[in-house]
Amino acid sequence: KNLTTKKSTQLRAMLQSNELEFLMEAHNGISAKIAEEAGFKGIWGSGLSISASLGVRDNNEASWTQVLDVVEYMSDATRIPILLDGDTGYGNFNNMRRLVMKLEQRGVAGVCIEDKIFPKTNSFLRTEAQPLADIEEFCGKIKAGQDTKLDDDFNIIARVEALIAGWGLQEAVKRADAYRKAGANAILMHSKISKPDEILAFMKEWGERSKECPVVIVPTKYYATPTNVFREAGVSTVIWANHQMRMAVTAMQNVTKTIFEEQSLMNVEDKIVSVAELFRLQNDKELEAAEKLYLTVA
Ligand code: SPV
Ligand code: MG
Repeated sequence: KNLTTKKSTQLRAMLQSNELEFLMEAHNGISAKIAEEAGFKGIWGSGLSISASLGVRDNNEASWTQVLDVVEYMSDATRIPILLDGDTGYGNFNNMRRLVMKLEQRGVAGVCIEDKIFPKTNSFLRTEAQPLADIEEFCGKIKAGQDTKLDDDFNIIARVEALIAGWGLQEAVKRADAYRKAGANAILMHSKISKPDEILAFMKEWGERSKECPVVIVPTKYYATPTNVFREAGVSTVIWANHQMRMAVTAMQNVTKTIFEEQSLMNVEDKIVSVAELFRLQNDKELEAAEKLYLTVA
């Protein structure tokens, strides 16, 4: 990976490459770093995982500047691009403009906005009752974001919730096409069914438009689909949307239960990373070297 390439440019290249690419969920600085060390070329700043890590719901209970602070830590901790889950853009076109400005300032490579209404509800909750945004209004939001960005390579991805809300394939295609024409750098097509059928049907309809406007997917619910199916369908990028968070919860529940029940650390020490590994992930080595340079002892 070319570390001198701007993060926005790296993400744009992933979206446009002919290879199937992957974004790994992260929700704070350390999980972002772990995703990078695992080999991922990019990170999904998941709204669900960030809100869960803060102990709040995925309903815009965390304010947009609180999310911004989290994603700044993630960006500082890594050299690979981050695509932030920007929910609905936290308001109208004007809130979107400010969001794009601030994300660029903090080194975030792109934002994904979904065509729902603020405050949003997670796509796997009470889905049929979820209102969708007006198409024209959402297109205005995409355009406003594109007109605001200073860096041409900053990525604005438009997420279509039509399948989630049960509005059908034709509505999904109609919306995706409107968002493409409004200037979206990619479409995120979301589906909540356990088979990839809706996504594959969309890919077929979308056809050649993939070249100009690639398609990103989130196979959380159709997880059993072999990845090659996505590759062969011409999907650009797969988001593994929440798996660090879910594994972290499994691990945290297990370790706290054991320590609580046993009133001892005896049976956990060999199952968890060392404190030294935390120091390594925090890059204490760099500080140690800097202290030698800058902390002159008389
Ligand atoms: C997220 O990770 O917050 C997403 C994906 O938006 S989903 O939870 O599937 O809506
Ligand atoms: Mg989300």
